Amino acid sequence: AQTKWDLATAYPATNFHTENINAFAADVDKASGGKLKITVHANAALFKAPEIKRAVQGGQAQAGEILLVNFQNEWQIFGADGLPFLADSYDEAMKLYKAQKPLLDKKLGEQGMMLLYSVPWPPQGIYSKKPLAAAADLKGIKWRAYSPATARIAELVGAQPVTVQAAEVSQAFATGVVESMMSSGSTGWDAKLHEHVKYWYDTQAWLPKNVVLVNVAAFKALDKATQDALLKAAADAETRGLASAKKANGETLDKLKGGGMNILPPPPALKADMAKVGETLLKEWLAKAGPEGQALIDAYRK
Ligand code: PCA
Repeated sequence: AQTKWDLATAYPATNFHTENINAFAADVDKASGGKLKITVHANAALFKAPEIKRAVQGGQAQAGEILLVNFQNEWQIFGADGLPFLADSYDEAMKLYKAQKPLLDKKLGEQGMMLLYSVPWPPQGIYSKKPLAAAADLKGIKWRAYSPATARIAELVGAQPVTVQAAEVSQAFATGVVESMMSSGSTGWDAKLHEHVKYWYDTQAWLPKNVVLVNVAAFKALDKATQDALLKAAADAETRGLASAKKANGETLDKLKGGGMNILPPPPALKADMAKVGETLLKEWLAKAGPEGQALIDAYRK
């Protein structure tokens, strides 16, 4: 018997995360001897980013990819990898993931889901239509947010947060709905932002993670060999995805530069201001996350 699954994701087909998911689906097909066919629905075509988690939970899609930090308001631990300068390199991001993983497995398990694998986005920098010397230059600026933390950063620097999903970023900048945001070179290139934005400051503030989830009932309905094939393909996708994230970072920043964007280190005042913003976010997060959050930070820093 053949099983068919839908996998919902919010990012375009050419994004490295999606390419990795497509390779994962092909691996599963091959390793299961064609028994499990996964159809990947890219670019929020099946469900919008904030809806994907609930869709997988309810079984409307058997699998899906989510950005963990999108769900920080539901549970603070989901937002740990969106805290500026807590884990600001690939190595630290993976170390934080290791500390988060048992908590994520438990929470998602309680919600009827299983985490198959996780891949970080490249480091987050600041896109801006005008040059920035310090955070004060962001006052009053319309700022695209993609998570509670990126909205809070806007508030702290006096910018106006507007939530815009990745699939709508290009249009939001083109029409002037937003003039600035923090994100990776990868998402900037997906949106061809060099056409509208002239500056990107390489703050390397955090590396938020996507995770690919599966509905537990759908997983349990598979025979043992197919389950094993899926888990093996997921482990491979996690390793391959990390390498792709590193590669995509340099490649996409080079392409934006080629398109006329200035790719710059943050000026000292901007860097110092953002470090302060990071301290505030961590303090606020710890207050909300409580002992569970403190235990996570301790495990990460050990
Ligand atoms: N791209 C996604 C999340 C982080 C990133 O680099 C976005 O901007 O929506």
